Amino acid sequence: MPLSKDEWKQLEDDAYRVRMLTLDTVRWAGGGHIGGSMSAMDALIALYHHEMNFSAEKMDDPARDRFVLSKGHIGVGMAPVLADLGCFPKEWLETYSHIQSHLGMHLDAKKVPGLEASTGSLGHGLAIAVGMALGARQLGQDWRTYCLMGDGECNEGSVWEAAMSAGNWELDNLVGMVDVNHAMIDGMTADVMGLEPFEDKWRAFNWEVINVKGSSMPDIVDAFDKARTIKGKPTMLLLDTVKGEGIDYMEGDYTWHYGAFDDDKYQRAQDSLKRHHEKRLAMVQAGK
Ligand SMILES: Cc1ncc(C[n+]2csc(CCOP(=O)(O)OP(=O)(O)O)c2C)c(N)n1
Repeated sequence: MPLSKDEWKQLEDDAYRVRMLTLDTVRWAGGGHIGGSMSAMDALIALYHHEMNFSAEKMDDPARDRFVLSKGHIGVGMAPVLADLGCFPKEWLETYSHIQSHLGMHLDAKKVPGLEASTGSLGHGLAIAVGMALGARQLGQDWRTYCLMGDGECNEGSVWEAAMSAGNWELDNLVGMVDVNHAMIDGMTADVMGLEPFEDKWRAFNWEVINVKGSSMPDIVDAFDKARTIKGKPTMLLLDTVKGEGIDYMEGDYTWHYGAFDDDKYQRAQDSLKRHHEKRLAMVQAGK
C-alpha cells in the first residue's frame, strides 16, 4: 500500500533522528564511515520502521524477517538504527569503536542484540542472506530476508556467486539492495571498477530489478511492495543515492567515506541535516 502522508512524515522524522544520532556516534568514536551511512539511512529506516516484521520485542522470534548488512563498514549508522529501536541501550553508542565496547567498528552479531550477521569483510553478506532465505524455504516458514550491499562492494566476485545461486534457486523470499551512491573508499565507483551494465548483470542472474530513488521514502516503500508480488526469482532494488546524503559539504565527495569532525564540522553537519529535514517535510506537505 502507498504510504499515507502521516506514515511518510513519521519515516522522515525517524530518519532525521537516527541521522543525528549517527553524527553523535561518529563524534564519540572519533571517526567513522559517515558517507555510506548517510546514503543508506533512508532505506534502513524504511526497512526497520515500515517493511520488516521486526522490533526489539521480536528480535529473537524465529518468525521475524531477517536483514543482513553486507556493507558492514557502516556499523556507525547501523548501531544507531538498532539502539533507536530499543534493541540495546543508547548509552552503548557512546563507546562505539572503543576498546572493550559491545560495539566494534564492524559490528559483531554475538555482541549486538538485533544484529543478524557479523560483516565488514565485503562480499559475504549476500551469501549469508541466500542461506537464510533457503532456510526459510526448507523450514516452510514465510519470513523474508533482506540484504544491503554497496556499489563498490559489488567488485567482489563472491557477490556474483551468491547472486547466481539466489537466481538458480528462485528465491522470491529474498530482497537484495545495492546502495548505488556512485562512490567507494578511494574514488568514484565508475573510475575504480565499472559496474555497467549493472542492471543487466542482475537480470542475467535471474533477478527482478527495480530502480529506486534511494532518498525517497515513497519510492522505497513502493519497491518493497512490488518485490512482494514477484514470484519465482529474487528481487534487487538498485537504490540511486548520494554519498553523505543530508550533509551538504559531504554530499557526493568520496573522501568522506570515512571521516571525523572538529567542533565546526560537527555544528555544520547538524545545521545541514536540520535544513535537509525541513526540505523533506516540505515535500511530504506538497505530496511529492
Ligand atoms: C574484502 C574487503 N576488501 C576491502 C575492504 C575495505 N573497504 C571498506 S569500505 C570499502 C569500499 C566499499 O565501497 P562501497 O561498497 O561503495 O561502500 P559505500 O560507499 O556504500 O560506503 C572498502 C574497499 C573491506 N572492508 N573488505
